[in-house]
Amino acid sequence: MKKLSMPLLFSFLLTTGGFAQKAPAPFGAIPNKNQLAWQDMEYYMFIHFGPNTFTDKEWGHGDEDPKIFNPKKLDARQWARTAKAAGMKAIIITAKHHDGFCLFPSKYSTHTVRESAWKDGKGDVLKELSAACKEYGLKFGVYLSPWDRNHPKYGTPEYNQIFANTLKEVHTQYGPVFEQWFDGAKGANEKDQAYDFKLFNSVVRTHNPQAVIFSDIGPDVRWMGNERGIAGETNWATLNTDGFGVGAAAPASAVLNTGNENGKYWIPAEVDVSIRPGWFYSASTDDKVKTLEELMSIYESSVGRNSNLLLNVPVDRDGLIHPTDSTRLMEFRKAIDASFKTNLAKGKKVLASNTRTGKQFLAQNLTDGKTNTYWATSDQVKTATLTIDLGKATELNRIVLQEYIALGQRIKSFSVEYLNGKEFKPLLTQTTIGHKRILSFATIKTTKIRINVLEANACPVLSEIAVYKAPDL
Ligand code: FUL
Ligand code: CA
Repeated sequence: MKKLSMPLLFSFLLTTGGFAQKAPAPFGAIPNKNQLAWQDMEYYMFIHFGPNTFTDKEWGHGDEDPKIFNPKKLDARQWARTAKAAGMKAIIITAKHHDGFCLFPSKYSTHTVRESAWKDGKGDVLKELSAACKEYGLKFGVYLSPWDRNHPKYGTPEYNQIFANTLKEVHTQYGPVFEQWFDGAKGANEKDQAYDFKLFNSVVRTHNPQAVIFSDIGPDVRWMGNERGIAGETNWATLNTDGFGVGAAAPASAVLNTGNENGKYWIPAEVDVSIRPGWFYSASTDDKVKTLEELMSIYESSVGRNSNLLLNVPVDRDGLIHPTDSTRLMEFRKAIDASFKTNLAKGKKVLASNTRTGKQFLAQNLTDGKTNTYWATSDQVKTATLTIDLGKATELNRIVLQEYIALGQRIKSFSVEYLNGKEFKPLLTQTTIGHKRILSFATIKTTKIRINVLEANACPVLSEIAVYKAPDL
């Protein structure tokens, strides 16, 4: 450490409060800058679109006539407008699904929009969508399936370089990409291909260093293990991936669903789920769009369980988001906004059983509405009690907890109690928190709530405790 001059040392002591403790040391694997920014996005749109939209298939065979792709009214601005109005932060599109069809005129394929009937082969869906995202202030992301049922070189060593070239086109021609989504799926009894993910990831890193890379096992974001929208109640953002791969080589779904406590790498979960039964549009599912209740429950089991929500809204044969889907999305946004409208704990007094010495670690930071301020205990203290005085009898049915994850995910279990007459009464006991944990329960009326940190792997560091009274749906 550099020597401090006396006046400098003096002012240093003044600003830190004299004997203030240092900030807690990071614990275990921690998020990088890209992952921290990604975690704050919370909710964004997936779009599955391609020949399958015109054949009512989920997995095209790659031998479909490209001429069938002809979305005559395609309007990417309608998609972006819808996502924006829905409260989403980005759109990720299937640039190339398993059938190999490219939604852009790739030089490395003969199965693309160029060979389609749409705009006489002059169209480019990625170009239109990336421009629309820019216009509406959304981030743009791309899905590409390594598994390719069309490309003649699939199954030969040359294919890896061809796929890398395709990736490069996508990552150099359409502006910044915030997330690269690699699908690990592959049908049984299909051609074998050992993927060179090291090569694929390096293409993304070179051209979009700010992007996060998703696959079953990351490296930046992992699959959450099911397509129903339900992350584990226990959900660690850390995962052990050494020796694992994508698809059949991935850790068991149950492991992806909960992560590994003390896992070696920071690889948080993303929840991908479709607003309809299938990933691609089909008129047969027009009456099967998920209900508002289903979507709210998914929100709580994704964003509310330390994950981001990637909600698929398939574009129809005209090239538009169907009105039933967009109407539902608006209802969904309204319900989210109404549920988390007024934080009844904001600015309320918090009493902590232990607080790390130093102004920047105060319990008051828990209710200041800012996620960049936090409360922490002394290093050796791993359990704590936080009592929030709501000031008056208050009805509530949601509590939102957030860890300050820049320092790692630390809390292993906690309970919540509320003042009932003169005694505190147990409300619930739960496990992990992470970026965000939403707790939902039948409405109670109380003046005080208490959070007990029961177990932590390092001194707890929480940034926010918020309390809400969500209206009934
Ligand atoms: C899966 C694919 O097989 C589905 O078609 C869809 O793209 C989904 C998001 O991922 O692995
Ligand atoms: Ca705070």
